[in-house]
Amino acid sequence: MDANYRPFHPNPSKPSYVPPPGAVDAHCHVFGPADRFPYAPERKYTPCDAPKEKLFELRDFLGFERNVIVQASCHGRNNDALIDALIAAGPLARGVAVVKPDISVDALKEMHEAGVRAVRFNFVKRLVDATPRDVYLGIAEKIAALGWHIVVYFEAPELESLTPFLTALPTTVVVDHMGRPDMSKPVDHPDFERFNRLMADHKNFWAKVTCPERLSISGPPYDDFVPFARSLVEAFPDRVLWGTDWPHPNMDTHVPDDGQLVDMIPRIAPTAALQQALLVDNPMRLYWAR
Ligand code: 0GY
Repeated sequence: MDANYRPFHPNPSKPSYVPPPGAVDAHCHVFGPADRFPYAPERKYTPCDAPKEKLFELRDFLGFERNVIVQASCHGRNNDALIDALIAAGPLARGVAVVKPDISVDALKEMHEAGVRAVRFNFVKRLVDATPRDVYLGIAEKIAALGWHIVVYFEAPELESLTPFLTALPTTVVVDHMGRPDMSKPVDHPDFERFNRLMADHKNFWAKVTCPERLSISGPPYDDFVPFARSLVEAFPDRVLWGTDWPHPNMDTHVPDDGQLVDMIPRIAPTAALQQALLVDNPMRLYWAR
């Protein structure tokens, strides 16, 4: 583990908010354990081990039934820890992998069997070295044939230059952490308006209303996060997902309390119908329908 790395919260609070039956934590990770699943040589950070058993324990404690586990950059393009967690969870988890361009159709089908339903393209420069666009397009075509979708991670200033590429992708496109808006700016700032326009103009785009702990400038209880997330939930109720982002890699300000993150849900999705869509119907349609 890096010297300045903050491990996940050792004993999160029990949330007051009770998620509806079948609720999905649609953005979380497993890390290691490193002695069984070593971190990638090309990684930009070395996290604290966050094994599947801890994730499943947290899922139950927070009142969720399922997880979507996202391959994180510290494991590079070796999805072994992810696949191991998916096989252990069976129908209770689905996965988002990061794959090499030359991956075979048979290997993709094997991943599908284990529960993978998407690939992730990461554009965040502090996390990964750049991948050429045509390499990503090649992967996109391969996975589209399986009915998978693409999860993208970028920061708000990159959106303008990425838009032609993103809108040319042949599948559903899920944007991590709302495209990381700058929360020192108002919710009607042109950067976030650009993101809203992308969602409005392209019905294949979805947003994860995740990561108050990462995006908030004001810190807990993350009041500045609420208008951003809530505006997306209300404008696009059937194309939003929620997740904890456990075990919260690379937090440089504080260690979030996962119970407190769950208690944000009714603030960003204020009605039972919005909560049902955000936590159950949307992730089930995207990850469990095929
Ligand atoms: C997240 C966010 C981060 C890390 C990764 O792949 C990753 O390493 O996604 C981050 O550092 O912003 O979604 O976990």
